[in-house]
Amino acid sequence: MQDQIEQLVARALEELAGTPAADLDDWRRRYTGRSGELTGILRGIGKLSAGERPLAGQLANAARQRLESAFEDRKTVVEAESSADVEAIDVTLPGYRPVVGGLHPVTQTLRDIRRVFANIGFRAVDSPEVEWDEYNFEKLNIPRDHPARDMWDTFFVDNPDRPGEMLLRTHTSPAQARVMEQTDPPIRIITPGRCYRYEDVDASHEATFFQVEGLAVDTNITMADLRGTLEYFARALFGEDRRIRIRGSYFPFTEPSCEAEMSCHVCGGDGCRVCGRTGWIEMLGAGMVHPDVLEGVGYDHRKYSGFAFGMGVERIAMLRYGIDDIRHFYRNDLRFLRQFN
Ligand code: FA5
Repeated sequence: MQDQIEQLVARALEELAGTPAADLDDWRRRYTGRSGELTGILRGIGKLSAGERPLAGQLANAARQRLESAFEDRKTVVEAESSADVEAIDVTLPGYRPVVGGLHPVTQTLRDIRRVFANIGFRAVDSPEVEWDEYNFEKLNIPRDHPARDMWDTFFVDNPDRPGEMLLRTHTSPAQARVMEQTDPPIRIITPGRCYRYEDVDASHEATFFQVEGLAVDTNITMADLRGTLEYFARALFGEDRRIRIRGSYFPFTEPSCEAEMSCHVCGGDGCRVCGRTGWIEMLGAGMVHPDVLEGVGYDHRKYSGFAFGMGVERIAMLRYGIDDIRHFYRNDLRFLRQFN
C-alpha cells in the first residue's frame, strides 16, 4: 500500500505542475475528490488487517494533505499568471463611449424662458399642481356657473372632505392669486409649471403641458408695459425677425384681455395643418389684471394695476425648433430627443 500511495502522489504532483487554471478543479476531482483515486485508497484501508491499518491511515492522510497543499500552491501561481495577463492588455485600444444624456427640449426652453425674464427682474415662484377650485377659478373671477369655465376642460380630483373642489390646475393663473395674497406690490414674478386639461389631443394640444405665468403689479402699470415686455421676450428668444401680433381676446380675470401670436414656423404664414390654416400660432394669453381680482386679494384697484400673461411652453419650443406636432415631445422616441443634445 505504501508504494501504491507514493506512486499516486508522484503522478498527481507531476500532472499538477502543468495544469492550467481551467483544469485545476478537474485535477482535484480525479485525485482527492469524493470518487478520486486517493479517496479510493483511503476507503480500502478498512479491509486491511488491524495491524496494518494505523500506518496505512497515516500515510494516506499525509498524502492527502500534501496533494491539497500542492493544489493551493498551484492555484496561487496560476492566478498570479492570469493577472499578469491582464497587465498585458493593449491599453491603447479605444474604450467604450459612455452614454451621455441631455436635457429635454421642453426643459431647455423652460430654462431659457426663466433666464430671459430673470434679466428683467422677474422672480420664479412655484405653485401647486393639485389646486382648489377656489384658486383655479373663483378668485380669478370665474364663479361656479360662469360659462367661461368651458374654456378649461377640467380633471377633478376625488376629495371626500371637499367634494367637487379639488382639481388638477388647468393653467398657471392660480399662482396670481396665491402670490398677491401673500405679497404686497410691487410684484414681478413668473410661475413655470405643468397644467392639465381634458383635451382632444392633436398636433397642437396635449392633455398635459407646461405654462409659464407672468405677473407684474405696481402703481401705474399699463398695457404698454405688457406689450413692451412681450416684445422683449419674443426678441430675446426668437430673434429680431420673428413677427408677433397681439389681438383682442377674453379672459374673465383680465380686462382688457389679449392673445399674442407668432408667425407660423412651418408654413411661414401661408396656412397649414399646424397653425390651423391661419398662418399664426397662438403663443400666450394676457391682459391687465381685472379690478375684481385685485380687490379679491385685498389690493386697492384705484392705487394698483398689473398685467398678467400665460404662455404654453411646448408651443414656444415648437416655434423655436420647427416642430410640427406637439405629441413628439412625450413619445420618448430617442431619435427625436437626441436631436436636442
Ligand atoms: C390660459 O390658460 C390663461 N390662464 C392665460 C392667461 C394668463 C390669460 C394670464 C390672461 C392672463 P389659454 O387657455 O389660452 O389661457 O392658454 C394659454 C396658452 O397655453 C396658450 O396660448 C397655449 O400656448 C397654451 N396651451 C393651452 N392649451 C394647451 C394644450 N392643450 N396643449 C398645449 N398648450 C396649450
